[in-house]
Formats: sequence, structure tokens, C-alpha cells
Amino acid sequence: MNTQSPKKKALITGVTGQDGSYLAEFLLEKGYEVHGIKRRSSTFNTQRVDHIYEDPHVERQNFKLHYGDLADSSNLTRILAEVRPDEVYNLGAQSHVAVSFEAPEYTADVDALGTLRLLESIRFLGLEKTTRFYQASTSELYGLVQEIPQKETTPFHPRSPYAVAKLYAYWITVNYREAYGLYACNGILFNHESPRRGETFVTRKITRGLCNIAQGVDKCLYMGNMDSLRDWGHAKDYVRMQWMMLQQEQPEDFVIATGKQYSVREFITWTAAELGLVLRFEGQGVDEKAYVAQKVGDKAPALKVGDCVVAVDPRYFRPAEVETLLGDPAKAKARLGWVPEISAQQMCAEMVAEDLKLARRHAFLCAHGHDLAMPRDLAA
Ligand code: NDP
Ligand code: GDR
Repeated sequence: MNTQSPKKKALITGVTGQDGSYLAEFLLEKGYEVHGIKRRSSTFNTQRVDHIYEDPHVERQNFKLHYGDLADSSNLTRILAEVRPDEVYNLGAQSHVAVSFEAPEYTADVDALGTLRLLESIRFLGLEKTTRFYQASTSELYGLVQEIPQKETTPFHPRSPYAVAKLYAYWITVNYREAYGLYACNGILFNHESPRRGETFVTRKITRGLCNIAQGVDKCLYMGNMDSLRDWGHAKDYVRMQWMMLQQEQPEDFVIATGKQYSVREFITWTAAELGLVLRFEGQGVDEKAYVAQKVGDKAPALKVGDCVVAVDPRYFRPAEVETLLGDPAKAKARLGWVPEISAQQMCAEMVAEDLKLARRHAFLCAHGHDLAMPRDLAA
């Protein structure tokens, strides 16, 4: 007789993203059967989960991918009906704040209505008493901050189409909890990064950019608002907390943050120090917006980091900026015993080490006759 209890099943939207990949690893280690939704793409988009890929031809596959999209309700309903997960982690999103100003309707469709589609499918299938739901909420909800530091009770004031869409997702999650008794939680996560961070988010843009410059494969790093202040943690610490939230008796919302705040300029300084670049800011202390307004012409004003140039490019200023975010994780610590284990500086060092390997490989291949273009993105 088999006395083993069946494996728990988790479904992750956004499994190919930074958090999805760490969460999938974490849940597999905990013995879960992990299902992930991936989008159809004309090029491979599974780099972050390739190392945990399991051949579908073997028996007892523990990691399974399904094609899908948060814009497609029938697809979500079919996957939920097929998997009948114990836990759903809704991490899928158009997650770039600056891009949300360019594509506000799409961002609302995926980030706001996508969450509703998932919740409604759970209800439609009668899973609301058995399936637990995690919503990837964000510190961007605080936007124009009303209180320092920000905690679960701090009022919201979103400042971008992304944040407004996530505000809907936050409240619809609360609503399904209150209306239908669904076990649903919002994790209000502050910025978290890693070597797997998308290349167009500021930390990764800096580590990648300066590593490339240090290896001679790039010349200049163009930045937006370097005075912006963020509370940066490590994605590995944060996915642990996503799982912890779904293991409580009662569903609740939690702020996840480190309680420490640094500027984008400081992150540049740490990265330069890791690489042994002598840091020399020209124009230190200037308000870059005013500086750009004065000097803008066809020449971008430049701040120098040793031999490499960090230039301000106004295209990276946002129509409405979130200037400062600082979280108070006291509730997570008191109720769940969660504390972040990796500091922002340690994380920066890890990111630099990984990006240096990539930059060296690129430089090596170029030096040996390969005509390789550096991948670029409008948002970076
Ligand atoms: P990423 O941008 O790295 O990953 C986003 C994931 O969502 C990717 O797998 C992406 O697929 C997928 N996705 C995008 N659009 C759709 C769609 N239409 N249908 C289905 N899947 C889609 O984000 P992170 O891993 O950093 O963040 C995870 C979640 O947490 C997001 O919801 C984000 O908004 C939120 N969040 C993130 C924070 C952070 O600091 N990282 C802080 C607070 C909240 P593909 O790979 O094909 O692009
Ligand atoms: P954010 O992250 O908008 O906080 O959203 P991002 O790393 O993009 O920006 C952080 C701050 O840095 C400033 N900045 C720049 N940002 C980018 N991307 N590129 C630049 O060149 C640049 N120069 C300065 C920004 O103006 C901003 O103030 C992230 C995402 O992961 C969201 O999905 C998530 O919800 C929040 O974190 C919490």
C-alpha cells in the first residue's frame, strides 16, 4: 500500500521570469510538482528555467510547462482544470514601469484583468475552497509615498499605468478573499534583483553595462534619474517568503522589504568598486533633470567613472517618477519569522561576478573573429 501523501501541485504564471525561475527551483526542492505557464515566442524564452527542464518523455515529470497567456481566459481555465493546483502563484506580468507608459492598455489587460481571469477561473471551476492564490503585488502601489517607511497600512498612490493595473490586481485579490472565502494573499514586494534580473531594470543595466565597458565591449552607460531611492533585496530571499505566505492558517497581505534604502548612484558606485574602476563623478550633486535641461543639445552630458562614461539620457526619465521607496518588513518578521539573508551589496557583487563572465565571453568571441552584436533594448 502506498502510504505517501500525494505531491503538492503548484502553478506559476511568469515561470520564465526572474522570480518564477527561483520559485520553481524552491518548490521543486520542497517536493512539489511544479507547473508553469510560458508564452509562445519566436525565439527561445526559457533560459532561466532550462537547468530544471525535464524531458516530457520520462515518467513522473515534476516540472511541466504549458503554453498560455494571461490575456486568454479559456486557456487559463483549461490549464487550471487540468492541473487542479493546490497553490497558484500569479507572477506573470508586463513588469516594466517605463514600458507601461508606452503600452498602458496591454499592461492593464495582462496585469489587472489577467489577475481577474485567473481568480474567476478558480471560482468557475469550484476550486476556491481548495486552491490557494498568491498575487505579486508591488511597492509601486505606494508611488507618491504618504508615509516613511511604507507598511501594509500605508495608503496607495500609484504613479504609472503599471502601478494602477497592479492596484486593481491587489484589490480584486482582496475582494475574492472577502467575497468567496478564497485563500488569497498579496505580497507587497519591494524591488528585488539577482543575476537573473531582466537586463532593462536599473541594477542589471548597471552591472551589465559597467562589466561590458570594463571588458571593452561597450563605451557608455546611459542612465535616467540616478537620485532615485530604492529598497533592494535578493529575489531568492523574496520567493521563499511568497511560499511562506501561502502556508499560514489565515490568508493575509505582507510587505516584503529589507528596510534599507540606497540611491541608483550608490549602486553604480558599488558596481564600479567591484570592478576596480576609479569612480569620478563630474557634476556630482546636480539635479540631473535641471542639468539636462541646461545642457541638452545633441551632446549628452557625461559623468565619468574612471575611463568609462556614465551619461544622463533624458529618455530614461519617467513621465511620473517614484522618487523614494523604503519598506517596513516588521509584520513579515513578527508573524512569519522572515528576514532577508542577502544584503544589497552582496547581491551587487554576485551580479557583477555573473555579468563579468558574460562580458568576458563576449570579448573573447569578438577577439577570435566572431562578429557578435551586443543585444540592445529600447527600454535600457
Ligand atoms: P519578469 O519581468 O522577470 O517576469 C515576468 C514574467 O511574466 C515572465 O515570465 C513573462 O514571460 C511573463 N509574462 C509577461 N506577460 C505575460 C502574459 N501576457 N501572459 C503570461 N505571462 C506573461 O518579472 P519578475 O520575475 O521580476 O517579477 C515577477 C512578478 O512580481 C511580476 O508580476 C512583477 O510585476 C512583480 N513584482 C516584481 C518585483 C521585482 O522587483 N522584481 C517587485 C514587486 C512586484 P516572458 O519571459 O515570455 O516575457
Ligand atoms: P522599478 O525598477 O521601476 O522600481 O520597478 P527599475 O529598476 O526599472 O527602476 C528603478 C529606479 O531606477 C531609475 N532609473 C532607471 N531605471 C531603468 N530601468 N533604467 C535606467 O536607465 C534608469 N535610470 C534611473 C528609475 O527611474 C527608477 O526610479 C521594478 C519592477 O520590477 C516592477 O515590476 C516592480 O513592481 C517594482 O520594481 C517594485
